[in-house]
Amino acid sequence: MSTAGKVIKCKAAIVWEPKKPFSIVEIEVAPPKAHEVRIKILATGICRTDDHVLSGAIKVNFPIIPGHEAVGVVESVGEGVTSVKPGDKVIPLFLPQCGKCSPCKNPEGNLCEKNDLGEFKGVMYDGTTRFSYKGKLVHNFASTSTFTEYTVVHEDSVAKIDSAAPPEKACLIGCGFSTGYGAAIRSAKVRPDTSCAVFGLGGVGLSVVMGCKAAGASRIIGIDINKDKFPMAKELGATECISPLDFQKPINEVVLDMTDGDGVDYSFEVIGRTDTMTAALASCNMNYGTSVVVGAPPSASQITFSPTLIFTGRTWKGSVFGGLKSKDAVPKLVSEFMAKKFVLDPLITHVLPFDQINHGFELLHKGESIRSVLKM
Ligand code: PAD
Ligand code: ZN
Ligand code: ZN
Repeated sequence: MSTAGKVIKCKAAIVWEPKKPFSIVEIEVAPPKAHEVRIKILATGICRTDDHVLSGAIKVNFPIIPGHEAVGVVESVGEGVTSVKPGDKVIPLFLPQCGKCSPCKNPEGNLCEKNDLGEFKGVMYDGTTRFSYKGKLVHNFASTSTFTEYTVVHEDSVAKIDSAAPPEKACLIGCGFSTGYGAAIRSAKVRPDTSCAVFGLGGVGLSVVMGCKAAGASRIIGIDINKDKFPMAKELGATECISPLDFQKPINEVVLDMTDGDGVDYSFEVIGRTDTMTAALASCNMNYGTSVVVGAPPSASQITFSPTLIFTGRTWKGSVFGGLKSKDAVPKLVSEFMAKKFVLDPLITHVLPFDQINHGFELLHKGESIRSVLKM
């Protein structure tokens, strides 16, 4: 029996307030309105950005259904939707691509003005959401919300992908992989025979390592305080790995020592801390070095740094979703994955049933997982 046009009751993982675990409850998901798409989620990854919601590091409106890295199938579409149809396999896009705003139209831009990443209002374009619990509004997260059996997104926030793509792997293309890989290839534009330093070797940082390697970097220094991350980083392309905890001096000085005082050509901060953002900046060459901030900064944080760091010529830039135009890039990356141009398996350490979501976050907190993927 078709569910199109009807309210769907399903399981969802809600966070009621910061620093509290998820509770899995039955919610109601309203049908999609015009230009919206209702999606049955098949698999969803756990990203550190979701944990920033739980920890309170990024400010959101509660109650909320986090999750933004998933593969699903279109259940039904609202009026006027043309790019997907029921039955299509899709990836929800935490960074939309409306195609009409200035960043969408600019060839170098990607931060579509329809995004909900700054203020995290947690509502659809009309100011409401399609989620409710006992008649009360539940917020969505980053235009997506994937820790639920069904979600509703705007058509700007969904891309059709190859129907043969395995959901529990391809979901990483919805965030972690594309963010890291794109940061190297597209935001930094890493050139062959160069040196790179990657601060943070989680799912996103390891994807930066893969991007640097694919771009032909000859030296890739992996940096993490958790040495358990080193073997995988080396397998994926890091030529050496260091822990800041093993040195007395600041880690940027260690990187300078390792590069005969030159610093690396490219550095990436993939943790989300202000101290490592400036350390990464100071690790790249003072004149021609480029440093890319990938880690999500805590809301309301500030950085103070010597302007000499950039006066000498360094480039410091940020990268959301790897600088990629989401709706264009995601189907292509899925095709490249299917053509075995890159691997995702090494990033996936755990596949868990959806109702073990709190266990998945515990694994992240303990540093025991790279990516945990929840299967619905
Ligand atoms: P993760 O927690 O899996 O990885 C972070 C890694 O950093 C871990 O291995 C830690 O051990 C390591 N680490 C922590 N503190 C330090 C330190 N002081 N020095 C060195 N290493 C340290 O996270 P992730 O890979 O899922 O995400 C990384 C960041 O990227 C996080 O801030 C997330 O919010 C952000 C992100 N940004 C985007 C984007 O579009 N820019 C997308 C997805 C994730
Ligand atoms: Zn993410
Ligand atoms: Zn746009």
